Amino acid sequence: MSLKTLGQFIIEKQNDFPYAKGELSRLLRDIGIAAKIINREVNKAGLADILGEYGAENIQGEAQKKLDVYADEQFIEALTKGGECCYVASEEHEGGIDLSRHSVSKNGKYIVCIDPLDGSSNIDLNVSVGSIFSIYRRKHTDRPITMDEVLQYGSEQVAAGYVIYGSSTMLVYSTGKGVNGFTLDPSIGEFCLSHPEMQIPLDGKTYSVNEGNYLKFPQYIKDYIKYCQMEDSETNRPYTSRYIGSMVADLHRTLIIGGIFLYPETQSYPQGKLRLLYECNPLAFIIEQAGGKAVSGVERILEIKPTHLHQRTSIVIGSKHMVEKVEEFYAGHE
Ligand code: AHM
Ligand code: MG
Repeated sequence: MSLKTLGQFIIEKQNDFPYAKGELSRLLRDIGIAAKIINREVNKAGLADILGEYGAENIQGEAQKKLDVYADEQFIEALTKGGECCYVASEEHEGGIDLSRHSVSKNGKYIVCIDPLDGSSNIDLNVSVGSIFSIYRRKHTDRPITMDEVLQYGSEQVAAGYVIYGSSTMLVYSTGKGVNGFTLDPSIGEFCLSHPEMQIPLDGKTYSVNEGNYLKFPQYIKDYIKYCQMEDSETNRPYTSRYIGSMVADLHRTLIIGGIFLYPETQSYPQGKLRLLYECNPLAFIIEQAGGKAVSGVERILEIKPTHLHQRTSIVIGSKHMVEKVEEFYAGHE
């Protein structure tokens, strides 16, 4: 079988867009480049102490950075140099970054929201981590960007995706016409199409939630978890429980074999823990594009009105029928 690289695939699909001038394609290419550089560092994370302590200098005389800070810098650099993006909202920055002050990005038509390295509690443990990105198109390119333009509904995303740094590194993305997955072939340094037209099964056998928080969950979530654990041969219960604690890894498994992932509101996180703009919206976009569903409990994730950059939401996401079951439990408790 002949290989198709991410670059070749992006060019092939470019004409899918009514406004295609190659800008979105170039933006996706820039994100792919940042992902490869981050992958290189994530892969040698265990060597950090050998090459030099964080805060010290390594043998090349470069300061060792925490990986999430490093990942953030790589994305911002790639987006700045690429010139297609005029504004970045990142988990690593309290305020957004207006790139339009750089001459190359002055006319950038896109806004990018990123979680540069998600699952940070897993970085030092050799457990999969990921990067998540979400892309919006500017509404008015003839005036300075405003927060209103940045805070668009998730349903207005023009593209979204994630990179998983796992046993192999993959980039999965959608431009609103299905979902495609690419695996990094380290021997040629290219992401190659390995999972075309990904579809999430309508049902699954796995539920994914931090059960340590069980006592703090709302009642309908507690009831759903008990439902997952009850025996029923017709619906293949009890379901299996899997929780990595890296949303990208948990969602990647859910996308491939089906299942459900839940991060509900708790007493410690009354709004939910995960962030709407750069965690929930992009992953909801991907899962919906693959035939799944994503809700906060009350409403569709992609229809939540964003009011600030680091807004949090509860999330229930995954196989369509499983998410609908949670909605039934929710409706029953109203
Ligand atoms: P982070 O952005 O600080 O890494 O936090 C997000 C992560 C998700 O990847 C994961 O699903 C969740 O936090 C795990 O949280 P918890 O440890 O509370 O279960
Ligand atoms: Mg995160």
